[in-house]
Amino acid sequence: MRFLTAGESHGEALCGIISEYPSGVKIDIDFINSELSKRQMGFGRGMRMSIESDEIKILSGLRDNITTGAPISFLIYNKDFKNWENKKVDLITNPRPGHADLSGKIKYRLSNIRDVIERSSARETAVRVAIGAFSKLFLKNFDIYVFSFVEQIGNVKINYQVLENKIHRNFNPEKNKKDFEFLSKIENSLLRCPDEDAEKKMLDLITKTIKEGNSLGGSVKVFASGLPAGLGSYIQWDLRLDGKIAKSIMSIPSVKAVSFGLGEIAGDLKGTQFHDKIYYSKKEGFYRKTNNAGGIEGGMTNGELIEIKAVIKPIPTTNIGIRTVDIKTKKETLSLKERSDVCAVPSVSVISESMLSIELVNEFQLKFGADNLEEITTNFKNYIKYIKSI
Ligand code: EPS
Repeated sequence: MRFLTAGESHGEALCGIISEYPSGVKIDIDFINSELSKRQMGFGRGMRMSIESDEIKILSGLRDNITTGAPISFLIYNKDFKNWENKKVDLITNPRPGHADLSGKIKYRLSNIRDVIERSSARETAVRVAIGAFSKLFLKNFDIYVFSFVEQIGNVKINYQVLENKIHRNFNPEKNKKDFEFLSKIENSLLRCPDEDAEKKMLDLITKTIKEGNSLGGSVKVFASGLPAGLGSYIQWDLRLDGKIAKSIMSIPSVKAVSFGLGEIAGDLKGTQFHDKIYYSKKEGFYRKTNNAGGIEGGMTNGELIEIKAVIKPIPTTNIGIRTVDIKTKKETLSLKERSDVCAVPSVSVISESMLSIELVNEFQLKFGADNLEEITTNFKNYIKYIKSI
């Protein structure tokens, strides 16, 4: 499966094309729109989110809401377009440190930084979330679930004790009531945070930071459950699944670090401390009691939960400004101040789910076939049968 996105932040619409998505998959448009609205939520988002109510308009690739195998093309209209259509475009000369402004202007020889901003804006991620929703709809056919939560905002971190036993290798919100309740709690929380006490502190910190005119980053955790061992490969560098996923998550604007399992502190531990000991039971087959590897060993899934952490830098647009240089006068000035989010960490949590889901669809297609859901299902079932027979 490949995809392209197009569109500017204040243009008429954003646009996506998905090619090589399997035929025979039932597409629930309400589900795609609910994923789009999840991306828009979160305390600390800017005024723009009260203007937009993102909705997908599918142009091709479906008959009676079932995919045909033809490329899927779609639009997400920008409601804000009508406010920009006849607006005089101001010349922007004070690039924001941390954004694409300066390097983008240099690279494309643009006279106005506005032309960089229009495409580098994280608004583009709405298209990726729509494609992520298509991917999740495919994965649901195999009881594979991708979910996430906010772990940290600024210097406020969740208390991991509240998560005890809530996240496990067989996580399935459709079959397990406790999993459903845990996920609902995250989805209904203002900041996608599973720890209410930490969330209160995060909300206070965001309120304080809005008053200061500053911005915040943080971190999110992203998971995938239900995957068999053996997706990805060790035989060639670019087939390693952790490499592919890391690239995808790192491509989300503002993400500055990606790690798997206990990856962040792996260098502090000795071999016998870090590596997840192997066990066997008739019911579970081969399994681990810990998941320090984050579900990937040797570039392949190992049958455990995929567990990823993404660290997000603070938004580069701040009301108090950051020291920069005016590209015309070459004199010191403050960076561009315009309407922006103060904290977009909850949105990155949703976008990370999308990017992980997209990579997993690709792995499924590589291993079980690319063309048709029924064919892929038959091959998947055969593989599961084979694993059980070992
Ligand atoms: C975004 C829309 C943008 C920004 C934000 C993400 O809208 P506007 O520029 O009209 O306020 O709110 O973009 C950034 C934070 C950024 O740095 O580019 C969206 O739809 O997510």
